[in-house]
Amino acid sequence: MTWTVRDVAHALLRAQGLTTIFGNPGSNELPFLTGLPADFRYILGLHEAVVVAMADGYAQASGRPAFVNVHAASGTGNAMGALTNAAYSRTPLVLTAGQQVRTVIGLEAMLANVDAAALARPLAGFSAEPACAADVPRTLAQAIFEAQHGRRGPAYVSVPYDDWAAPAPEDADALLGRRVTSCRAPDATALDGLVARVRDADRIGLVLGSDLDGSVHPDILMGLAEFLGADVWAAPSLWRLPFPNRHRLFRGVLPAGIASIADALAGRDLVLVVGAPVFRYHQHEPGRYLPDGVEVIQITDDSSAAARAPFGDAIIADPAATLAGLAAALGVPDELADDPARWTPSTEPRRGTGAVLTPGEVFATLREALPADTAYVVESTSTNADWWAQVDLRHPRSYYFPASGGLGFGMPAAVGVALAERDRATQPGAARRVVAVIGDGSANYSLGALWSAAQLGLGVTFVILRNGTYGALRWFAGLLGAEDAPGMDVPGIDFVALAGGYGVCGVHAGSAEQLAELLAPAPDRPLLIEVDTSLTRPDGRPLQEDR
Ligand code: TZD
Ligand code: CA
Repeated sequence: MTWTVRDVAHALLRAQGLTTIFGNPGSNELPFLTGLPADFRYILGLHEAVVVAMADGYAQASGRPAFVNVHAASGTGNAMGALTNAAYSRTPLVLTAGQQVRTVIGLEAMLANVDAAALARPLAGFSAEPACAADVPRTLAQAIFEAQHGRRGPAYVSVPYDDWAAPAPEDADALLGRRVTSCRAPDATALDGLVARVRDADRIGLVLGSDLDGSVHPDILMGLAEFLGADVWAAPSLWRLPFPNRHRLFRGVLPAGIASIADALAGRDLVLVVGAPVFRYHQHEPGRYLPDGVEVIQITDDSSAAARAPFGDAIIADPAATLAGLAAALGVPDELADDPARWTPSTEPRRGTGAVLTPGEVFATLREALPADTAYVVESTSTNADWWAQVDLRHPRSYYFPASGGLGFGMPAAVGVALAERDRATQPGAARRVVAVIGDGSANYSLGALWSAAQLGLGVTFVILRNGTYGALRWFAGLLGAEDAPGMDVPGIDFVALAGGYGVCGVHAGSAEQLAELLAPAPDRPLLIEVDTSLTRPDGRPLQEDR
């Protein structure tokens, strides 16, 4: 049988479980998309920021790579902001773009990208345009494996559109059965060394990173923390929550400043940083990295994160396998007994003085009105402290945040998460609730995601916190002495009207009771709830004046 490059590509994607294509098409892409087998589905996003973030949410929630197809240089360019998030969360995205036919690329024909592989290169660990049509299937396979096992994250392939109809090499089917597995369990020496240092330590701290959510069950982490009597923090600048935030040993998300982290870790003699970089700082707070007497051991499968850390030792190994080995060597019990004393209650939210709700009141309402295993995609930047004070997240895959801080992730990622949770559900209607908690500034970067949610019939609830301003920037402006900077307010946006325009029901909630009523029924289609909120600071300290 003579196969075309396209036939082999489609068969390869099926063999790798990549039959969902997130895309926004153009002329260069149509020859790849023609004749898609019936078991494939195409998820259209109206802008590449939406496409990539939907795929990112889908890949994170499914624990599998996702396949993306965008249009040439302009589509790739639009995708780049969203790719910054996928690069930091190390989400395995296989991103493909159409290219002009080979003979006219050099002429800079319309829609030719003369140096296609270079465009995505800073963010894609692997980026290529195959040297000839016959090498397209192998290059695609390489991208699929590079995204998972190379520099994990986005991988990029540009394909001239005349390649798809070309004959495939005779033995291209050898690609179809390939399996690539990476096993990075620590060896006995590394594990023994770690166990010895843990046994020698008196006051251990655990800093747990986003990489652990979905790969190490919280019971294992709670068992280890309780056995060691260790304080637990989530790593700074986190994008997934690895540890139940109401556990009595949980001390919160480490603040993302050098001096603040040194303060928080003071008094420990050994800190294990697992599944996270050391450290991802944000606000610049010069100081010493660590107080005297604190030693750090980082356990990560990200060799670059180990290499770039400015202090501490590192073990490059699979965190799940390493923690399992450590727990077994220490004799941590396998089963976690039920213990009501394990949990601490949320504090009362700060009540508002004016006509609008405080973010804390909104989050307390979410906690009370929604199922305990609701998955939240959060992109509200000034409300951090209130969020962690109110929520009670005990289940894996409960929390997603833009990993690079690039806004425009939340709305579409929630659609991708909901699609993955629907795919995972064993019965129709049994999927987890997915709720996007989005600032009125953030919502505008990829609002078109509402349309995809409506078309897919996904019951995502979008809660838009409308404080009329880029709240986090007001806080930063204070820190940086730039209070007079322009462009910080976003008044006059009617999200109820915007939702309607994309085919989504939009409602304004004027009170906590109304919000609770809107949240209560499990929806079978998207719903947008606009709620006016007062301005708060990301660190939860009081403002000079409440808006
Ligand atoms: N553009 C992009 C793509 N990403 C960004 N992070 C920013 C701009 C800068 N930025 C922040 O880092 S936070 C923020 C901006 C504009 C304000 C977001 O406003 P919001 O949330 O209404 O969504 P808050 O709670 O009012 O801060
Ligand atoms: Ca805002």
